[in-house]
Parts: sequence; structure tokens; C-alpha cells
Amino acid sequence: MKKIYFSLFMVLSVLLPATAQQKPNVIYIYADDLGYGDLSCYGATKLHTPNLDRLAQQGLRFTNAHSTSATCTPSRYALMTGQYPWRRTGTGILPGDAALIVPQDKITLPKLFKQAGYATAIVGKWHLGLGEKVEKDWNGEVKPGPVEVGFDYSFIFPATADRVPTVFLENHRVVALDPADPIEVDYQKKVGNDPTGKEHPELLKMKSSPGQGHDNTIVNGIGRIGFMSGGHRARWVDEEVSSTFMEKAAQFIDEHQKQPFFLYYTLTEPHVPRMPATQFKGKSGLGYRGDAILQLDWTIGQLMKQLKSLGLDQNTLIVFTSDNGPVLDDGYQDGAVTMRNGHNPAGPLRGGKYSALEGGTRMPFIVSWPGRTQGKVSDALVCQMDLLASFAGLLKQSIPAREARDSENLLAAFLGKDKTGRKVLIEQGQRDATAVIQGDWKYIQPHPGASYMEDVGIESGNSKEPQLYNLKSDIGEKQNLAKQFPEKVKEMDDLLIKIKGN
Ligand code: NG6
Ligand code: CA
Repeated sequence: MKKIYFSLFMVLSVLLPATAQQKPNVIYIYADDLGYGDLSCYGATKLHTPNLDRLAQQGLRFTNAHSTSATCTPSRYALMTGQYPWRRTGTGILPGDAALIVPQDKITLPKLFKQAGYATAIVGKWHLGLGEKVEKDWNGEVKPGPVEVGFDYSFIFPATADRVPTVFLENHRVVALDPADPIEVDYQKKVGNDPTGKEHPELLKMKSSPGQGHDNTIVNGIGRIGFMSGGHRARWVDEEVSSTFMEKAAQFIDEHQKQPFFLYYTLTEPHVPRMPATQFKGKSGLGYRGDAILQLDWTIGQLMKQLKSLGLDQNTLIVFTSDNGPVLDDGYQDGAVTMRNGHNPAGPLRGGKYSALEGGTRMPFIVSWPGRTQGKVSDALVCQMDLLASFAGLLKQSIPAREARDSENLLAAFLGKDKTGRKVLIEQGQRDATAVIQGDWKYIQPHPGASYMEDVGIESGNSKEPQLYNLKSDIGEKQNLAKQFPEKVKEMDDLLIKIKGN
């Protein structure tokens, strides 16, 4: 009898870990401005990213995965809502005082997880607006925001690292705020007496690039976009931003290890101002941008260690990707250009951040779910916007009719079983959505904008002529085939117009 019980116990203890918590934890890691060529597993040779390489090695690495857009706010909007951002006005790069743009009455990615019984959190950059209006009191409860659109817990900074207010918010409140030193934020005129980069360039520890702004209020020796007064105790130290987020993410994981959780972990590397922690300064030899990428990689290593030590590594699905393509000079003279040393942040792709070319939206993209992903590399065409419908598929959740309507359930592709993915994807450069991919073909509509963005040194993808590329044989979009295949041009132009009009 004893023996039977013992064997039963053995059988159960083998089966239980796999069955007790069927639903995987999900961690979506969003790098900021990381390019297709920035990781060694994507071919970088001047930078070594062993932790992300390991993540790719244990999971699936995508070669044709995209953000919807070549800038931050629209890409994140699409991820949250499952809808192309250009369907709605006001989804371009937001200032730091913008109102919330994610609808509160529609399905969102975190709401979907909540619906499926998950604990949800965001830790990191938000950049989708806060509050009902631009004019808001940063000293009280700042809402609606991440909590109102589906996150049980929120530890964020509002916009970008180069925009005021340079403070963290935990749920609805600014962290470490001194009520005797209230915060005021203004994007039109100077407020308070803090020096600006324009008036006092001698106070800057990192110079702003001429003509690109970033010369308003100085915080931590760095000129920002926008003006801010007060909140001195609450202002972040750039060197500590990454470790602060890491600590908060680790805490959330630790506290929710016994229930399924969804963590939206939005790192700030390697977005400007790049000001890595002291231990990473100078480490890459490529300037602070390279150092920030090493810091990012190290952070992922720490996260993987934590998951392993908690025994969560097998049942945690990690998605790692970036919100838009890379840029070297995005407003500060930080050595990214002068110390580049032949590093090619977009890898084989043409263009970069703000661009309708592949460098703008083709992203590093890794899915790791031990034992569940098939194959090592996938060329399937997938988009971050598809995760909403795909997780709905995985968790057997329904999406209200007409919501998240551009999100496709590509679960099979995300797990490596389907090699094709989407049939069609529209790509948005700096403002307009002018490009479409269908199969091996990519078409870019004629556009009157400048073809080269002088300030950032990136090709925009704009041309007065139609552009047609075969991405399969020409990933670098070098050979415009539009004249050779006028019918294909017409077909894809019609397709783009039709989807945009839907
Ligand atoms: C641009 C900023 C750039 C960066 C970007 C947002 C200027 C000239 N440039 O407007 O520095 O902050 O906005 O980047 O102001 S993103 O990754 O969040 O989209
Ligand atoms: Ca970005």
C-alpha cells in the first residue's frame, strides 16, 4: 500500500509542476531605439550581447518582425490597442505633458491578461500620455494612465528620458515628491528658475546637438526637451534609471511568483540621453550608446537569473524586441557617431529610426518559451501589434467585436510552427504610413518629404518616385524595381489605399 502511495506521489510530483500552473507568465521586454544590427545574435561584431544571445538560443529569433512605426508612441499604441496607430490622429511622438491617448473603454493588451486571471504590471517608459488633459497637477493623483488601461501595478516615467518631467510615478503618484517643492511642467515657456541648456551650456555634462533642441531645463547636468520647476528631490539620476526599473521589475516578479503574471518591462536603453551606470561607462568602446546596450544586455541576464532562481524560467514566455529602429545622433553629442568604430546599428537594413525603410520598423525580436517554441530562427512576417490577438488565442479569451481589429492571431508563427505569418503589413515612417509589405515585396508610395534627415543622418525612405523592393533578394532595399514591375506597383498601391481606408 505504502508503495502505491509512494508511486502515486512520484507520478504527481512529476506531473504537477507542469500542470499546476498551465498559463505561462509573460514578460514583454521593450528596448527603446535598439536596431536590427545591435545584438551579436543579429550579426553585430563590435558589440557582444551574451545574455540576449542566450535568450535567442533557448528560444526563437525572428528575422522579419516589425513594430508598426518608426517612432515610439505609435508603436506602443499599436501594441497596447491592436490597432494601426495612424487610424487615429494624435498618436505621434508625444510631449511629456500629453494626455492619455489609449482608450479606456476598449480592450488593451494588459486588460486581456487581466481578463485571463493574470496579475499585470508595467515597469519602465510609458510615452502614451497621462491624465485627461495637457494641463494637469503633477502633485496630486495623476490619472488616467497605465492603471486605468489595464495595469494592476505601474512604475513608469511619463514620456522619454530626454523629456520633462524627469520623475518616476508609482501608480498615480510621483515618487519621492516633496509637497513643499511642487512640480510644474510647461512645454511652451520656461517655468521656475532652474537653468536651461540654452542659457547655461557650461553647466552641461553632455552637450546637446546643435539645432536639435534638448536645451530646455537642465536635470542631472543634461538639457531636456520641455521646462520643469520644482520636484527636485523626485528627479531621477540618469545613471540609476535602469537599475531602478530593474529593481521594481524584480520585486513585482518576486511578489507574484505564485500566480500567472504579465510584466510589460519597457527599458530606456539605448534611447537618448544615454547615460549608463558607472560600471558600464566606457565598456563597449563605442561610446555611451554601446555602453547602454551592454547595460541592457546585463539587465536581461539578471532577469533570467532571477527567473531561474525562483523556478519560473520554464514556464515564463519572454518576448524581447524594440519599439523602433536605431539612431546615432538623436540630440546629444555622446560619442555614438564619433566612436562608432564601424558598428552598424541597423545591420544590413537601410534607414533607421523615423524611416519608412526597413531600418525603421524591422526589429530584433526574440520569443523564448522553453520547450514550446519550435526551431531557432523564423522568417515569418509578424508585427508587435499581433500579440494582442495571439495571446487572446493562447489564453482562449475573446476580443470584443471591432476592437483590436488590426491584430492578427499569429500564435502558430510566434511559436515557430507557422513559417509565413502575416500576408500584409503596413509600415509607418516618421509620420505617414507610406509603406506596405506583401510576401517578398515592399512598396513605398511617393512622398514629398525630404529623402535624407540631416539632423539625425538617416534616410527617410521618402522619394517623389514610387519604390518597389524585393526584400527576399534585397533586404537592404538597394534596387528599386518599380519601373520594371509597374503592375506590382499599382497592385500594392491599391492595397495600401484600401487597408488605410478600411
Ligand atoms: C524627437 C526628439 C528625439 C527623441 C524622439 C522621441 C527632437 C529634435 N528630437 O522629437 O530626441 O526624443 O523625439 O523618440 O526633439 S521616441 O523613441 O520616443 O520616439
Ligand atoms: Ca523609441
